[in-house]
Amino acid sequence: MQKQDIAHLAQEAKKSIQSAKTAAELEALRVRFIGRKDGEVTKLMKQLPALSVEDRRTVGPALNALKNEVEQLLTARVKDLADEADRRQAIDVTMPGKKVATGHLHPLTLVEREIRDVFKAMNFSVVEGPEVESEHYNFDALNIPANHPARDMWDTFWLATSDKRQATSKKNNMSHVADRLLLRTHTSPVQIRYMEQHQPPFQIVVPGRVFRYEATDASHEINFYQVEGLMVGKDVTLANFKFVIGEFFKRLFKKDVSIRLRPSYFPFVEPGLDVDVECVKCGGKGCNICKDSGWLEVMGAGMVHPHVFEAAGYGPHEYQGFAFGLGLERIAMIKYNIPDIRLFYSGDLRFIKQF
Ligand code: FA5
Repeated sequence: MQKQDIAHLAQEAKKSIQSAKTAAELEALRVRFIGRKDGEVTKLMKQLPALSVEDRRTVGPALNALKNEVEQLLTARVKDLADEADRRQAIDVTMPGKKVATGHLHPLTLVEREIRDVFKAMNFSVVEGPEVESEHYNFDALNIPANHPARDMWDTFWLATSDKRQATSKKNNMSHVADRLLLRTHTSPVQIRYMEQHQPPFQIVVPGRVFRYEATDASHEINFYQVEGLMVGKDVTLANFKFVIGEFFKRLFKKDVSIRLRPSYFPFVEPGLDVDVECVKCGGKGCNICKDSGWLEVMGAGMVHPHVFEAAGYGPHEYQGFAFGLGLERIAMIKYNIPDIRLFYSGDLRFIKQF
C-alpha cells in the first residue's frame, strides 16, 4: 500500500461526496468508503498488520485521518443538502401563499372615524375632554343645579372622594375643586370647557365615552359613546342646524335620508329637540330596527341656553348657537344592521371579525 493510494482515495471520496445530490447517495458513499465490512478505507486498515512496523507508523495515522475526513465531509454534505432544500422551499413561488392574520378595527372605531371625517370635511374641529368630570361641568354649568329634577335624566356613577382628588382636579384644569367627581354622563361638559378657552365663531364635534348607572337592554348600555356638536356665532340659527345635520346624515349614509325634529327638553338648550332619521333599513315602512315606527331616534339637540353661555363666561345674549349630542352605537347599529347594543362590548371575536 502506497501513500499515493491513500491520497488518491481521499480525492476520490471528496469528489463523489461533493457531487452527491441525495441523502441516499450519501449513505451509499458512506458504505463504499468507511462501511464496516467492505469500506475501501476499512479494507486498507485491515491490511495494516501485514505492513512493516515502520510503514504502520505512517500509514496507520494517515488512514485514521482519512476515515475522520470522510465522516466530516459526509456530515457537512448532509447539512448542505438540507439547507438547500429549505432555501428552495422558501422561494418556491408556485406554493400557495400563507394567510397573514391581521387585526380588525372595532365597528365603533370605524363609525367614529367616519363621523370625524364627515364633520372635518364640513369645517368642524374635533376636540376631546376628560371622562372623569366634576359636578360643575357635567351638571351645574349646563343649567342643571343640584336637586333639580332634571338630574334624574342622567343616572350617575359618582366617584368616592380620595386624597388623589385634588391632583386629578388640577390635572384636568378643574377650577371648581369643591365639586364632587363623577364619570361624565354625556359629552356636553366639553361645551363649557371649550367655550371657557375659545371665542366664537367656531364649530366643534366632541367624540367620547360616557357612562350611565342604568339597566342595560338591546339599546342601552352603561358605557357608550356620544358625539357632541357645538356651533356658536353671532347669527347661528336652528335652520343652520337642520342643514348641517341633514348634510351629515346624507354624507354618512351616502344617500338622501329624511330627518324629523321633535320638540324635547334638555336644561342646557332652548328650544330643545330630539332628532329622528328615517329608518335606513326599511326606508320608513317599518321594521324590527325602528320598531315599526319608520323613524330612529339618534340625538338630542337645541339652541344653546343663555345660562350656559353665562357659565362659560360669555354675555347671555352676545352669541347664539346650536348643540347636539348623538349616540354613536345607535348610528353603528343602523349602519351595520346590528340588533343589540350589547354585542359591541361582548368581546366575542365572531362578532368583531365581521367588520
Ligand atoms: C344627552 O345626553 C344630551 N347631552 C344630548 C344633547 C346635547 C342635547 C346637546 C342637547 C344639546 P340623551 O340622554 O338623550 O341626551 O342622549 C343622547 C343620545 O345618546 C341618545 O339619543 C341616544 O342615541 C344615546 N344614548 C342615551 N342613553 C344611552 C344608553 N344608555 N346607551 C346607548 N346610547 C344611549
